[in-house]
Amino acid sequence: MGKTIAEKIIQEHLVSGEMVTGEDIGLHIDQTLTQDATGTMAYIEFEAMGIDQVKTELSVAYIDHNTLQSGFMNADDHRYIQSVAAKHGIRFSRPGNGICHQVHYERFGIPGKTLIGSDSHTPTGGGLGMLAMGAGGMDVAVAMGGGEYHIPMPRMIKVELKGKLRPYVSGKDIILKVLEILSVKGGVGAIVEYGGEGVKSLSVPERCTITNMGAELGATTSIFPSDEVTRAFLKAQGRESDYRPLASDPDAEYAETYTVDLSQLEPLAACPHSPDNVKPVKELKGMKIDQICIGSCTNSSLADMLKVANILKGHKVADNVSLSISPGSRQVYSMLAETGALTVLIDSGARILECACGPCIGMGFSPNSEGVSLRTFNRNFLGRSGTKDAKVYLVSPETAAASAVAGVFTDPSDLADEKIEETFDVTMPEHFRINDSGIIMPLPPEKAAEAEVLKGPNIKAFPETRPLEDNIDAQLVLKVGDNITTDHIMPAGSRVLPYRSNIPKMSEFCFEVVDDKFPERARKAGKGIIVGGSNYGQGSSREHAALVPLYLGIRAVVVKSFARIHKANLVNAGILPLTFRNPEDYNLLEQGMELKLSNVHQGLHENKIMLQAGDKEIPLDVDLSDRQKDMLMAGGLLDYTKKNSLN
Ligand code: MIC
Ligand code: SF4
Repeated sequence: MGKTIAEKIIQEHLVSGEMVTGEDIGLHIDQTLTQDATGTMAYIEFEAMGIDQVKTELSVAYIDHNTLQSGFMNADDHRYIQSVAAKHGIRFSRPGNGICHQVHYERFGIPGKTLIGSDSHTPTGGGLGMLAMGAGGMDVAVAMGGGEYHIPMPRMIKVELKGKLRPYVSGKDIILKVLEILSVKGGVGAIVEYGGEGVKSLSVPERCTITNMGAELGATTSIFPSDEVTRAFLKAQGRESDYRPLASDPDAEYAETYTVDLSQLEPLAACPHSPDNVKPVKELKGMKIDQICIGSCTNSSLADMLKVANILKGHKVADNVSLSISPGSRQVYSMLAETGALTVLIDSGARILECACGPCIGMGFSPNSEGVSLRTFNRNFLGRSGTKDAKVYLVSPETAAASAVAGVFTDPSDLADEKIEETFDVTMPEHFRINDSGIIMPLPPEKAAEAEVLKGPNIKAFPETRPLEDNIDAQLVLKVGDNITTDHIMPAGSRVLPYRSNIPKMSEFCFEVVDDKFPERARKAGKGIIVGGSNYGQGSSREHAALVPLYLGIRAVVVKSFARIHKANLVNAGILPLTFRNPEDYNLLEQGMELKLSNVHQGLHENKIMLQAGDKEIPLDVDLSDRQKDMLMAGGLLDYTKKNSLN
């Protein structure tokens, strides 16, 4: 039987397990990346493993999330990461050098390699033909130490692209269409592979927009073939030698296949508060806008920025709109300067921000009360912008720029007049400007031994763990509904991000958007259980959404279904993830009930555990690999690795 692209890469990197859908597989990881908001924890965990030099082909530590530096905390975190990276063989991408995913595919990504990153948008690298996956910080630490990365073998989904996009429709509209078809749950447990005639008309940055937002499908990752377009991109980056062609076999088999006709696509928008709440822009036309943000790891490439500049050229940003633009990397920024496009952006009245995540992670730029904000980003979860009653719409750079000029929601196809080519067709340079001054190389191993690791007072120890108890008596401290995101569990933004290495302080913000009394209640209860609906833990890979509940005494999370990375993070933290055998039993449970899980050890073994709530008995399922069960018994991944070799 023929193989898909992902199956070929998995086969080349398979260390343990069998490639049977749903079975646990262990993969050798070639490259890792971290960003600062998850990186501090990942390096604290890496240090706890006592390994001198990383064992990967390449590991990069990026600083792109917490670049605000209000107070000493972020700067201390940056200094810690820089010092730990220098000591252990990890390259360090300085603040201002760009957003991790953008810089990584420009400078480091290689077709056919495996990459894991402590950020859920790591699949961006799939646009280059990499098998790139988001993971918890602890999993990245293990991979840096040479350990395998474990996932359930995904099923394969094919998205066949036919036809060619019209000029004012772009990669963002394609992925919004796929989100409309599959929803935020449709990709769970799957790898989404793009194929068909339409692929060759898409540039690498456009492909990366699509694979980036595959995270919002809940997919393990998304991947494109590596073809002549990939070669040309790598060549323009001075890295043609990294090129390797990759395609699926003609008789490869897919569990599901969908077709998107590019020639029929129109500009789309994801409406509040979910990336799959998709509508055509023409239905939103005329809605008044307060703010527009262009950038993020989804849409901050040179091509995106040049299109924006073309649309803004000769115009002013409407008086009622505040427009921010964050170029994705120093390379993009310097090329905007070189081509003169930066002057156009500045002259339009846009606010040019640093090359970083910025507004995407709520680092400033929160909209006004009840504000309407159009963003070229990938997430519009309630409250993520920092303004709880704001309405965030996710759109393409073309829609964002056209709307910035008009001051109201505008369909960029309305600009498709005689100047259509000038406006929408941008030619990519044959050679990108290459300046890696923002990357600091690690110390040579002989100097690394004496190098000091610099930890500031905000960097606190890892929360206490314990081996799994056989009987758990705990209070139902929180009951939530479907599609709870890790932004609900552990919000980000400028108030909270400075404490990413201080779990006790972070715990004050846990579940704030849902119920701000939760931390106090959980602390009082001592031991707690959380109950939730389906797709619990979707979104960000932040392991803080597991470490903070661990700190607050949470022993188990019982839900209808989990998102992949969060479930793995719960296990890594030593918290039991359980699912209802009969989803309707969710209705029997009420917040405040005293719950009992008995004979947990045996239940773990038999894949079923009984939950007692008063006189009710509720059967729960255990869906975990043997390795995950051992990890839970030990008290989480760190305790497990202390006992076992890194596998
Ligand atoms: C996000 O987009 O939510 C983040 C911030 O990049 C996160 C990581 C984090 O919480 O630090 C992600 O996507 O994993
Ligand atoms: Fe940064 Fe936003 Fe991308 Fe997350 S989604 S890595 S916060 S730009």
